[in-house]
Amino acid sequence: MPQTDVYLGLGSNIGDRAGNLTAALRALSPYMELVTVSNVYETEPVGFDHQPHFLNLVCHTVMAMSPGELLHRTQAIEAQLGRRPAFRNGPRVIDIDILLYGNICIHTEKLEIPHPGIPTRSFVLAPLAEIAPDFVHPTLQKTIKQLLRETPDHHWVRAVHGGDDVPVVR
Ligand code: PH2
Ligand code: MG
Ligand code: MG
Repeated sequence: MPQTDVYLGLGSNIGDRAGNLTAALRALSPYMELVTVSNVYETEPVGFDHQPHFLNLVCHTVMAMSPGELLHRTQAIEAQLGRRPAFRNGPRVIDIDILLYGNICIHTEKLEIPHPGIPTRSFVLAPLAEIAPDFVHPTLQKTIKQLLRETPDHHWVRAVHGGDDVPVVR
């Protein structure tokens, strides 16, 4: 089974946000090799203002799962960690998004890869540019650091360094 480089975006803004990110990384780890985890970023909510700030991170993983299997797994872990169905862009205990799956492009009702939000979300681009600045976006044909420079999204994001708000799984 071929191994593929996959980038996942994680976010949480309900409950123990850092604990939720850590629990998600631990739950994912049996299914993939965690290569690099970005810093944690505290980020301004995008799409719906009146909710708590998010903690976001991005991780680089290598896995043998297909995109469909991965989606199934991430959704199962979201449910296991207590995520309940809610409205679009609303608060959530944990969100695990497939950002990039090698250079694959998928466009179905269930799954869009690369994640369509990448170029317009600083909360994704900042941590992604930290760990994969030179990765070339498969359809936009621009590097992640270039997409970060050019993004029209100016919601604030700030890297969280140290403190007990930061996941321990690295
Ligand atoms: N996720 C959303 C909508 N808005 N805003 C921030 N800052 N971080 C997120 O992870 C996020 C969001 C939908 O998944
Ligand atoms: Mg999301
Ligand atoms: Mg999601």
